[in-house]
This record gives sequence, structure tokens and C-alpha cells, in this order.
Amino acid sequence: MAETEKKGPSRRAVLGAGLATGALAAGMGRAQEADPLITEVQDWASSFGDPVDAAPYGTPIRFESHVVRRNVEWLTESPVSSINFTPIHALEGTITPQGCAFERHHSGAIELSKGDYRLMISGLVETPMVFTYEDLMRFPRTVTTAFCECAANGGMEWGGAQLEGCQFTQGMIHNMEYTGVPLRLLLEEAGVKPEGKWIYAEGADASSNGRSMPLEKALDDVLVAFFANGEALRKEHGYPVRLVVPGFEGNMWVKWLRRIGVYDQAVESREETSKYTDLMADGSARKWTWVMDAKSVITSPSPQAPIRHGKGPLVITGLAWSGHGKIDRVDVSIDGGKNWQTARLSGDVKPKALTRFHLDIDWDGSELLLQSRAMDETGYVQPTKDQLREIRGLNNVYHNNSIQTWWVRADGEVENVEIA
Ligand SMILES: Nc1nc2c(c(=O)[nH]1)N[C@H]1C(S)=C(S)[C@@H](COP(=O)(O)O)O[C@H]1N2
Ligand SMILES: [Mo]
Repeated sequence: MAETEKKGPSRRAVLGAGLATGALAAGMGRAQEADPLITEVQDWASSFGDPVDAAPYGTPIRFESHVVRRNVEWLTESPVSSINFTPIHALEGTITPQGCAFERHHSGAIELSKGDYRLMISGLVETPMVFTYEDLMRFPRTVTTAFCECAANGGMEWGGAQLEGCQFTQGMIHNMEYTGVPLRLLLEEAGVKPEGKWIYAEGADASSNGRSMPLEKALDDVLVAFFANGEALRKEHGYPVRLVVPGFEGNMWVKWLRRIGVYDQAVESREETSKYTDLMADGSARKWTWVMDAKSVITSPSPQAPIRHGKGPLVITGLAWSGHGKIDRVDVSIDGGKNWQTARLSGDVKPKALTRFHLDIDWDGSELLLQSRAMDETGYVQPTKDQLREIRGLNNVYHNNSIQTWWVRADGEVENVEIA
């Protein structure tokens, strides 16, 4: 008994110290007087809810109807050859629901049934082959989680801060758990001839979006995928079959996959010459820039996710990823990169997949210049905007993986700014 008593005061002291900067000090969870939501019986407790047959396939509750893909009309001439953006400011964890995962089409999303689906393997192979959907379902499968980022993600921000919202500046990305057949198994079935060094993947849509890829990558971790997040691919993501190319730019993730050609050299198609190459300051173009370098962004607070609760405990969260492997560390700065704190990596850290980070701070209500900086397992550190522009100049559109800055004002509103 005596011992408990002795411990009492110090334990209370510890708790007290915690509370001074914690939940109670900020008024979080403090009981309000006569809150009718507590004291009165509510409608939803006085009648029945929906029956189990109300929605055989569910959609988000109406209160979440703002969490949707959005496009920017002036970016492209027509919405059939365009892009929309994932609402990353409003999502948590790492998996992107298919229904709000960004879309990029060069000639619109086509409707192709499993019955009409064919995958041809041609070129430098011993046996040219045509697989039906049913054929593909009989090959051994694997499961891979991977991010798909359009090389143009952040492309509008090269010259300066432009779009208001991390959905628009960084939302050309999604992260799903795919199930499919390793492309290696299909290539082995056809038998790649010794002269075969490259593959060329084409889609069934009018644009075809054909892309070349070294055979080593095709034999490594590329999937011919038909499930995403446990269910069939959505039409807009390539139903019934798309290519999943972990770590490589989104353009190579050919949707509605129709043909794999094996060749002794790259095809040098439109999508890998006039597009998806990086125009440098001297007028030359970098090509074959397939791998997406390490990057991160704070998703909340951000322009579409301002701080509404005033000073006190604040959850800062964001996403980090690297096409070279696993995220090793993410640092967060609240003063525009002068000082850095290491954030927590939450949940599983998977290679070539989105990683969630959190940093819990006690916000004093003053202005912040929020930044995050990712490091991957190769030791690579996400560059500042100026560091990147020094190397790549200003002509470029693709592969902007520089540090994003959010200016948090004292009233909690957030703006996209550039401090270099
Ligand atoms: N067949 C085909 N595949 C395609 C495209 C396309 O227009 N047609 N767009 C590419 C581009 S540029 C990107 S960024 C990704 C986007 O995939 P998503 O629409 O599932 O987000 O698909 C790629 N695969
Ligand atoms: Mo893209």
C-alpha cells in the first residue's frame, strides 16, 4: 500500500505534464454541457437503417461525395485525351480505391469484354501465341502492390507554384494491390529467341499507347494484371487486363493490353520520343527515363485540407514513394527546410509502393512553411526545386520529383508556394 502511495504523485505528475501539451489542453474530447447528441435519442436510433439489399455494390456515403477525381479543363484540349487527379488530400493509408484513382487516356477509356479479349505475343519468339482471358486465368499468379505515377505528375509546377491543391499538383498517382500473371511466364511460353532484347507493349484502344521496354525488366517484376485491390480492374484502369510495371513511369503501364512484341531493338514510338522524354536546357532530350525517383508530399494539411481546429495537436501526414525500392526515411520541415524532423513511417513499407508517414506536432498557431523530403534505400534524397532545375532546366514537363512547399497561414488556410 505504502509503495503505491509513494508512486502516486509522480505518476500523476507525469500524466499532468503530458496533458498540458496534449488533448485536454486543446479542448479535445472535453465533455460539452448538455450536448443533445449525447442526451437525446437520435433519429438513427429510433427507426431501421437500410436493409442488406439496398446496395448490392456499395458507393461511399453521401457525406464523402467531395472525395472524387477532378480534372483541370484548361490543361488539355479534350477530356478523351486527358488526365484527372486522385484526391490524395482526402485519403489515408496507402491503397487507392479504384473509384477515385486518377485516369490518363490518350483516346478515351474503352469497353472491352473478357470474351472479346485477346493477348498476342509476336516478333522474335519461337511460337507466336494468342491468349484468351480464360487462358491467362490458368497461369500461376502473383500479388504485388505498386504505385503508378504519370511522368507528368507535378509537371505544371516546374516554373513556379501553379495549381492550388495537392490533388492537382501531385495527384497523378495511385497505389493498388494487383493480382496477375508474371509477364515472364507468358514470354517463356512463347520462347524468346536469343536476338530478342526488347519488348513492345500495345493497348487495344485507338491510341495503342505503345511502349518499348528492355527484356530484363519484362522478365523481372512486370505483371499482366487482371485484379486490382481484390476486384476486377475498372474499365478506366484497363479492364480486363493491364500491364503493371513497378517503379516505372505510368505511361508504360499499358491498359487494355493487346500485344507484346519481342524485338532486337526499341521501337521508338511516339510515346517514347516526342512524348515522355525530358527536354533539357540545351535542347537535347533525355530518353528512357523510366524509373520514378524518390518523392514525397504532405497530403494534409494542404490547400484542400486546411487546419480548422486552431492551435494545439496537429496531425501532419503524407505519402512517399520511390521507383528504386523502399522508402528509408521521410523528414518534415515546418520552417521551409531550415530544420527537419523525422516522420513516422506508418504501416508496411513496401518497395515501389506508396508509404504513409505521420508527424504529430503541437501547433502554436503561427505560420508554417511545410515540406517533406523522402529518402530511399539507395541513399537518394528528394531534391529541392532549385536543385532539380539546376540539372534539368525549365523546358521540361516530366519527372518533377522536387520538394513541395505548403504555406500554412495563422488562420489555418494553406497555399501552394515556392521557396526554391
Ligand atoms: N492503352 C493505353 N494504356 C495507357 C494509356 C492509354 O492512353 N492507353 N495511358 C498511359 C498513361 S500516360 C498513364 S499515366 C497510365 C495511367 O493509368 P490509369 O488511367 O489507370 O491511372 O496508363 C498508361 N497506359
Ligand atoms: Mo502518363
